[in-house]
Amino acid sequence: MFEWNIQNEIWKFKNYLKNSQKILLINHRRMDGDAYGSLAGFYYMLQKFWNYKVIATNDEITPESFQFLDENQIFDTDIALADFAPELIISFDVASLEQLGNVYKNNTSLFQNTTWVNIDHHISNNLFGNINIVDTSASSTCEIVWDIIKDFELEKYMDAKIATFLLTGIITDTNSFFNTNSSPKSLQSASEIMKFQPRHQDIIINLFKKKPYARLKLWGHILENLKDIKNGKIVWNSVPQSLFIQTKTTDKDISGLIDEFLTTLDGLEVWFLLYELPDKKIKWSFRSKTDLVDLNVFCSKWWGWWHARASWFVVEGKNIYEVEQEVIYELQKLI
Ligand SMILES: [Mn+2]
Repeated sequence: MFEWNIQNEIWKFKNYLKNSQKILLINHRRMDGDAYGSLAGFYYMLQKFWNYKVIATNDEITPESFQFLDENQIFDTDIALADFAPELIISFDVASLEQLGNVYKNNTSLFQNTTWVNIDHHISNNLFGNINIVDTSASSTCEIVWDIIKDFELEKYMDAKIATFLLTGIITDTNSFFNTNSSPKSLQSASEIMKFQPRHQDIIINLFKKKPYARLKLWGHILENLKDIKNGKIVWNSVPQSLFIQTKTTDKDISGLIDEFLTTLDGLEVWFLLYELPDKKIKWSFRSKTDLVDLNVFCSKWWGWWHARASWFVVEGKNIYEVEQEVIYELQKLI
């Protein structure tokens, strides 16, 4: 299941877990489905044993988007850790200490003087725990937690709720088994977890399919006036601030259109959206699936961030349609 050195860490963890009663669980700030699912799955597993006093903490409570998973709020955001005095700390999906935020900043010596189990799958994890169950071949921290549950022979305590948490992390970190980390192992883990009847459709609906009405209205306006050149290979539009106001949306409602919806357009190679922020700055998101445009040449003309296929730029002191004209002009030169 694990390589020998990780197996050794798991044995150590098992021992510490047996000999501790007060346990602190923590995951990273801005928790995602994997950070939340792995912590919550383990939290509810530990709840099944009468002798554990378990507290989960983070600077923030469960984000609204994950509240469909649990009617309870398990995060205590202002716990007096010195009073609780945990005997064991377990961190989930945390790659570096900065990701622990104020909880860690305000209790650094407690963290450093308590046995700490670091469960994670990030390649950048710097092994800050006393016990490091870090498996970079795992799709998600939830996949590792499932391995630990099997290793500790706790499968008989599994239920649909715990299974739903664990499946959430595997599904979100593999982007519904689309990303290249969708290994045979991750699918096998998911298949084993499916035996406990997790709410897998709820996960997909809530995390991938559900959209607010206002956002669809905004997308409708943008799609209706979509512009293109090269027979639809290059597609774009501009969103003035007035359209956000009219549809009661913000620029946060744009990313799904760029990264999920427009990518489904048949024949598309390059696409971008310019949008005006409340402070009049023009931001634009640029995506490319192919080498139709030399990205190194194109992207270096603008101020922003870019990597292989996705880039973001910001322009100040210009009208959105002026920026649009300039972008099209530069693009035309390169194709
Ligand atoms: Mn993760």
